[in-house]
Amino acid sequence: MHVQLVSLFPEFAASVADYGVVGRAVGRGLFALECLNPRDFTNDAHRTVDDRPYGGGPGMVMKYEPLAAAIVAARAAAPAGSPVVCLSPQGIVFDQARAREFAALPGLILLAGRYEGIDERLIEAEVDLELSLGDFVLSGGEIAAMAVIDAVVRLIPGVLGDDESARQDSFGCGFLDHPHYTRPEVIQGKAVPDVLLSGDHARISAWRTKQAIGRSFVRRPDLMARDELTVEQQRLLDEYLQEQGLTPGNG
Ligand code: 9WO
Repeated sequence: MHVQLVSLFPEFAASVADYGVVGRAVGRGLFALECLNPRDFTNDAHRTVDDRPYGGGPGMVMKYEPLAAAIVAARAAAPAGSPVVCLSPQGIVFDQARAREFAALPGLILLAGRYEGIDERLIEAEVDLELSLGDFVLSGGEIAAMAVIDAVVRLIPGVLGDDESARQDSFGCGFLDHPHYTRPEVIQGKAVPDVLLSGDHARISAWRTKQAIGRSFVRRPDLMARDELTVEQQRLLDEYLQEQGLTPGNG
């Protein structure tokens, strides 16, 4: 998969491809990231990429032309049909389903804005999708773009090892993750749950599923609303709620 990332801070954004899962995917030829700086697509001596907003108000707005020229160059380098995605608080919210959708694409062009925003005419003319990570404002789109890259690359076939990919990434099956523990067995008087020391893999798997479903129900009821639970999942949830003293009537 090839991603072109248009950003005024290419070195910052490109660093997502230098570490961990994404870095290894690059090393194995499963992923490639190219960053394009709109400043390299200006025609004036000052390499101007922003200007004052029409209508007044604070800050500056990113100019149409440098971004349009950078996107033209990105399209030329990207696989045919790569969508242009702008990271913005005004976008639809990114989720695991969208990450899976992107991971199946041959290419993606990500646009990370800065300042107070991007000339709306550029968004209308060139952007296929505005995408948000949530209801908050960053200093720019780069960190959001890097998060999208990380979430997508781990889903590219072959990127995660067999064990890792076999592990149901909780969002892959719609639930939050189960809790994790490692040595020491007891710390600050807190012990690891006995089931995890049992060596009984069936019991351990059932416990982990119960924890994932129970935590999802308690912490993210919105996730639970989407899918009906199976009979077994409902049984595990009931068991979890009883163990946690959360069954109705327990206050
Ligand atoms: C700045 C601002 C200030 C006050 C109230 C609302 C505001 N919106 C913005 C704004 O959108 N600034 C942007 C900076 C311009 C485009 C890129 N920037 C950005 C992207 N900030 N936060 C994001 C972002 C992207 C994806 N998910 C969450 C936040």
